[in-house]
Amino acid sequence: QADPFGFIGLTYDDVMLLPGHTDVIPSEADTSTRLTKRISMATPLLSSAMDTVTESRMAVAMARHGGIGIIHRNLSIEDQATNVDKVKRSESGMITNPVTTTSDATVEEVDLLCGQFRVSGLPVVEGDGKLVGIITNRDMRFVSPFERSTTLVRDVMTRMPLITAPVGIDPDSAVAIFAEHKIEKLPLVDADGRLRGLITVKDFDKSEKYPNATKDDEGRLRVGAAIGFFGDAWDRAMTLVDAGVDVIVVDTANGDSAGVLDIIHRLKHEPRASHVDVIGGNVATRSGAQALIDAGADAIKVGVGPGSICTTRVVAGVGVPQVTAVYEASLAARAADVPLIADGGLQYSGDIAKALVAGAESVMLGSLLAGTAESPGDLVFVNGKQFKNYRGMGSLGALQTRGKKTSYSRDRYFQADVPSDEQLIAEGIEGQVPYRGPLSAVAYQLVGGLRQSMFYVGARTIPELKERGRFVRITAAGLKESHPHDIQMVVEAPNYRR
Ligand code: RVP
Repeated sequence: QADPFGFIGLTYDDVMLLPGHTDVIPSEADTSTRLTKRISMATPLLSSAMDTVTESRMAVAMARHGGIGIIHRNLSIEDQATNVDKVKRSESGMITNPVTTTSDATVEEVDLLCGQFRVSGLPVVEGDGKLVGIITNRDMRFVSPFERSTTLVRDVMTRMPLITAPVGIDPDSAVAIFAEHKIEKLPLVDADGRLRGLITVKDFDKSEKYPNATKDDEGRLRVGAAIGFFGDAWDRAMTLVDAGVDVIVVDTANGDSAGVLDIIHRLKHEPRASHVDVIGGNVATRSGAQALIDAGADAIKVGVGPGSICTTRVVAGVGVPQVTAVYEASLAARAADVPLIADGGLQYSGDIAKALVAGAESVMLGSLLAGTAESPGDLVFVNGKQFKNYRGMGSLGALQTRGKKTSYSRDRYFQADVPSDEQLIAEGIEGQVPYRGPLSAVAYQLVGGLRQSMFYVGARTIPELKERGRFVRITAAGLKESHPHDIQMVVEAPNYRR
């Protein structure tokens, strides 16, 4: 071996982007990018598949803001699929498979379904799917709490003939019907009167409010979900496909391994999943990226050890500083035209542009999003300050079974065979991050920071940023100079914390 130490590894704090001649102002910058070979997004942000970061609420918020959320997999298959389903139903031009009820259900049962799916009413159908009426808040308002378990849907629902429309109605005509009849839900029926879909006025409001939302061809928000490669991983994948998932992320700590490559290959050859893109990871080298490309991955996730909660680099002594890892992986990915996702280690908005210039098309964020209102878990108060729990999926807490038959995240660290909790080797820690309020504000600052980067570099688009961006390596003194120094901060900045 000529040089046992190879090349030097650099990370975000080791580099800066050079300013260049610009004729772009930040508000003109176009931040759209590719998530996978087939899917694009208006902002290059993903939320991590972690049990303190992404469930349906975060995924909805991420997609509305032009990114995408990846539902974590430390859940039963059913619970994870339910999370996917909630996102797919949350906002859509047309709901293809609306939640329905029957005329002999009780108002109490309707209440339950409405709560579970966050909707305000349900179409009423017969056994063969024929639409017989609709029941909404308006119909149920005057049923007293004591009578809700005995009052039947047929007693209060609004019966046919209802205002309906044929499948395939265009959005403008639907809006005209809402306005003319002052209704909020428009069932779509076929020639035989069977319910085929539903359009709600609420979804049009949201479309106007979130013009950058990441949506599928039917106007539903896009969502991803993580799987492993061990045990019932295949069943999990197929259940997620049935629930309407857009991307499956084969989510492990070492993607260049037989089990991971094999399941990616199988998924890419499975006719049932032909419309679903597959992301593989994680890797941190050129050869690792090449292995995932050869297995058929539609995008590659890069990062071994950069995560804020990750201890892989100290427990195993393995990893590659993230900017170098992304650059190395890009040497394989660029030639194959497969997008890269830089996963973990981003601390500030400026790191996004650095990741993109290093070779990524998008970034995945854990700690920067774990403190938002939309992450799972409650607020924690410490000395009067607000925090939210955030833990690594390789932390003891996430790996332990605690009465469950299995921890679904164990195979992420290739420890599915470990017989007891005491024998686990953790590769992550558990902690807390400051509460940051709603995702909208945090995402706004992150994307705003990226727009500033694009302005400084003189790039109108992400591809231009990648082409024009040049790094300068900095020293510890340079890093010190970069942060506020020689001053005591007295006012909190919305996008800066030490
Ligand atoms: P960060 O954004 O720096 O908090 O990093 C988040 C990333 O860290 C995740 O997307 C995942 O790739 C990785 N991770 C999650 N759990 C662990 C661990 O326990 N080591 N690492």
